[in-house]
Parts: sequence; C-alpha cells; structure tokens
Amino acid sequence: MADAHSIILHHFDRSPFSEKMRLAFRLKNLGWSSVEIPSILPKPDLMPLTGGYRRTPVLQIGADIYCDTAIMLPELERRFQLPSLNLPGHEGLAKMVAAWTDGKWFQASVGIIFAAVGDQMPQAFIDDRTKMSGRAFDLEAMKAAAPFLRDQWRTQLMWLEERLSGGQEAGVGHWLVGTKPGMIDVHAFMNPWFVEQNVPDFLAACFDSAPLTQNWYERLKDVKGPVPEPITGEIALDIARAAAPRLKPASTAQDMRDFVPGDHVAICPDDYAKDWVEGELVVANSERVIIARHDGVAENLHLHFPRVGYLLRRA
Ligand SMILES: N[C@@H](CCC(=O)N[C@@H](CS)C(=O)NCC(=O)O)C(=O)O
Repeated sequence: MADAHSIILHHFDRSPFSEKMRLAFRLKNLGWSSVEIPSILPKPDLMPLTGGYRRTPVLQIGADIYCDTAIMLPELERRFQLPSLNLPGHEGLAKMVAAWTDGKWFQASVGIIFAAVGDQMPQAFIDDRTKMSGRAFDLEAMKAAAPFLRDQWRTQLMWLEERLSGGQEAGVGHWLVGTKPGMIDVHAFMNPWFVEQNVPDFLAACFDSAPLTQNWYERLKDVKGPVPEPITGEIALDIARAAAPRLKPASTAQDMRDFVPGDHVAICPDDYAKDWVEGELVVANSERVIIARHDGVAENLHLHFPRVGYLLRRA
C-alpha cells in the first residue's frame, strides 16, 4: 500500500501533461501510485488537496501537493536525483523549451484534435472545456482552422528533426541534447504523443518527412519503468491526513514584491482554468510559490505552484 513517502500522481490516461510525468517516472525508473481522476468537474477527492486547482495532473508526496508539471518535474529532480533528467545542456533550456511545447505547440495540437474528433466528444466534456477556457466551442471554426494548424504543427515537429539532425552530424548522439534522454526530450514528447492518441494518421504523415524524429519518438515510447500501483482518491486523502508537509523555512527573501511569510494570498493560472487558490504564504521566490492550507478533509497541506504562468495576489 502506498505510504506518505511515495509518489502519487492524480491523473487520467488520455491526459498529455500526465504523460509527461509518466514518461519522467519511466526514465527515472521511479515507482509510483496512481489515482485515476475524472477529466471533467466535479473532482471531489482532488479538491480537498488542491483547494480548487482543477487541472491535471497533480502530484502528491505525503502532504505536499504540486500543481503544474512545471513545478513537479524540478521537484522530482530534487528529490530523486539519479538518473538525472536535468543533464548538461538541459538546465534552464528545458524550461524555455517547455514554454513552447506547453504553449504554442500544445494549442495547435488541441485545435487539430478537437477539429478531428470534436464530433465524438461527449457534451459534458465540451461544456466543461467551454467553461474552463472561457471560449465558445465552435466546431465549424475549429474545422476551418485545422488545415492551417496542421501546417503549423508539422513545422514545429520539423524543429525536432533539425535538432536531431544537428546532433547526428556532430556525432553527439540520438537524443535532443547529448547522448541520453533528458528533460528537453520529456517536454518535446508530449505533443506527438497527444496527437498519436487522437489523430494517429496525421502523426504518421508528419513522420514521413521526419525519420529521425519518428525514431526518437519510438525509442522514448519503448522506455519501460515500474508498473504503477493503483490507489483510490480516498487512500490518497488518508495519506495526506497522516503526513505533515516537508519542513521548509518560510522565506520571501528572494521575492520582488512586498509579500511576507504568513500573508494570506491567492494564486491562479494566467491562461485557463483560472480558479484562485487561497492560503498562507510560506515561500515565494523566482521559481515557486508555496502556500499552506488547512482543509477540513485533508488537514494541513503545502501547495506548490510554479511562478511563471501564475498570478499571485493578496487575498
Ligand atoms: N500547465 C499545466 C497544464 C495542465 C493541463 O492543461 N492539463 C489539462 C489536461 S492534460 C487539464 O487540466 N484539463 C482540464 C482538467 O483535467 O480538468 C501543467 O503543466 O500541468
């Protein structure tokens, strides 16, 4: 049975951001526990842990809750150092690459996928995503935009081909940077995976002109890791209740705003699913924000958010 020291991922199978985490676990050979969460609201077992943050995935280690893959991945590297994904050449650059893979490239993936399979999506899913994004779900407009997005998507895949070809010419290996797969590979894997799940023919057509990328993608897909242990959301809540957040000196010393530890603050994503989460500030620096929350169900928690992509204000 999972314990307070184990890694718990709250996720669902078809979630591309969750696949980033699952790939990172496989590459790092980490055992983990899996809580399957709904892809739409309500998420009753998740909300006590996140204080209202609804996006997928969420990483839990005891009573520490990590919202957003941008903070989960550095935390994994910090806690489980070997084998490292933050290999030489990946430091810093991986985060810049993620800004592209999770932003512009991901938006193109979403447009292509919705245009292709939007007809088959359950109405409840469409309603949920309409509300979450604040934008109307206009299938005809998406279908009209799809050919342009497919061009854009393929060109972005070709950036990987260019990188891999550069590496091969320099004789430094078959991964995006250097001789082993690292964090940049994890970020770059997500969009091809997401497209393959939904529009496999399109990915196959793109691969016709990107043989190095196809080979790179297949090698990443082949990486095996420990099989996750399925647990229920209730067990995850029990684990949070029985644990205490990892001790962390309260500090806002490196912050540029005038926050101080103990401030009652609220934080929310700046792009979509803009739900404010409230708590007491523990840490604010250039990398992350940690807030302490007391929840009637989950008790005392530390919630970790990345700084980029999130708005922090006094509550
Ligand atoms: N920046 C976030 C994005 C996460 C994200 O957009 N996840 C999608 C699913 S893959 C989502 O939250 N969809 C709505 C939901 O699951 O409730 C991260 O890196 O974790």
